[in-house]
Amino acid sequence: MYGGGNIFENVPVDLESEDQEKLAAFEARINRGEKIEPMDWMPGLYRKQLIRMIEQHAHSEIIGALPEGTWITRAPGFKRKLSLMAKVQDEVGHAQLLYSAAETLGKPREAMINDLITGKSKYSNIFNYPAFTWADATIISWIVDAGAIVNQLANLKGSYGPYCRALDRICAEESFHLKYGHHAVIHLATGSPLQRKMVQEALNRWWPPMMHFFGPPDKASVHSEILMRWKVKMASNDENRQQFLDMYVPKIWELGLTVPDPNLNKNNESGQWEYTEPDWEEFKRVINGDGPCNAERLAVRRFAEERGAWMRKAILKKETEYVMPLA
Ligand code: BYC
Repeated sequence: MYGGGNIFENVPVDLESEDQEKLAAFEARINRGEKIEPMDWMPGLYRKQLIRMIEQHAHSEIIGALPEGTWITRAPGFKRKLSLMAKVQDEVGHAQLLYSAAETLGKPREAMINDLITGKSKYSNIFNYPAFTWADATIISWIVDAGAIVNQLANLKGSYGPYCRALDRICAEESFHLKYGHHAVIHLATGSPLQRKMVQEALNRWWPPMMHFFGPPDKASVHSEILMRWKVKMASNDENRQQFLDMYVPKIWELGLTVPDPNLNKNNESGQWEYTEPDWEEFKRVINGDGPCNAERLAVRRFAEERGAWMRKAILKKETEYVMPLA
């Protein structure tokens, strides 16, 4: 889709050393709602932040395929197997789109994959937890995809053209995932006592990581301010978390399931949800490599990388050259 080539390695990332006239013109374009395209002038920090965020998002998609992927062979019935297989395939496709979008900013895909498998890059906290039962797989498809849509529907109206176009397609596909996941959860929640127990236990397991999923509280978020000023992030972490609670807690209750937080309550005066703060120390441990499944997830990716090396070698001719990225 796009060319690669690490042509922007030594760009400045402090705003003072940028050309102030160009910076002002760039910010004016963003404020007018224009899209920034790969060959347009942009401050080094915008490039760096976008690479970081899009790359982490791409990694989250391929790592995110793993907990659900292990349930394809064990999904109950042929229809569920087919749907889950299609969903997992979509997630990997999302990673392809996102790696391509990140490549337009100058970081080659090989470098991104390398940073993933060596543990240098982050990816979403939530995929470092195990999917013990079929109900875990259904909760991921419904609740995790729901959270992803809340975040991505906001960001697709952002400023960087290739990322927004990738998100546009991703959100369309995610909305099918959400329907599939909701359907599978409804099936369990309206099923036998054992099925209800299974889905409730899965929800209990995924709720704390789901509260982490939207990122640290706004007051602790490092990157939000600049990302929101440059319209890369179109809603803050807390705004997305609130939006998710607003949309999905009623749906969870509708199914007769409970949320494992005795303090969860919508304050009618402020219109805000109140909840128990999730354990942010656990969040830090998980995103820094020390969650229940981090080692396993990276080992699977490393294995895939090693097993696919012969193929990449076979298709890459010595004389292949990277081209400058086009829009
Ligand atoms: N997990 O300053 P902050 C999917 C890190 S895939 C891990 O608030 P920011 C799906 C953050 O990176 C969807 N790390 O950061 C796939 C930063 O560390 P660094 C995944 C997290 O960027 C398959 C530090 O904490 N979605 O749904 O302003 C199957 C400080 O945070 C997390 C995306 O990637 C986290 N949850 O905001 C099913 C969306 N949160 O980099 C489903 C795109 C924070 O300084 N990304 N950190 O070392 C974003 O929207 C934003 O990057 C975030 C974080 C809201 C995630």
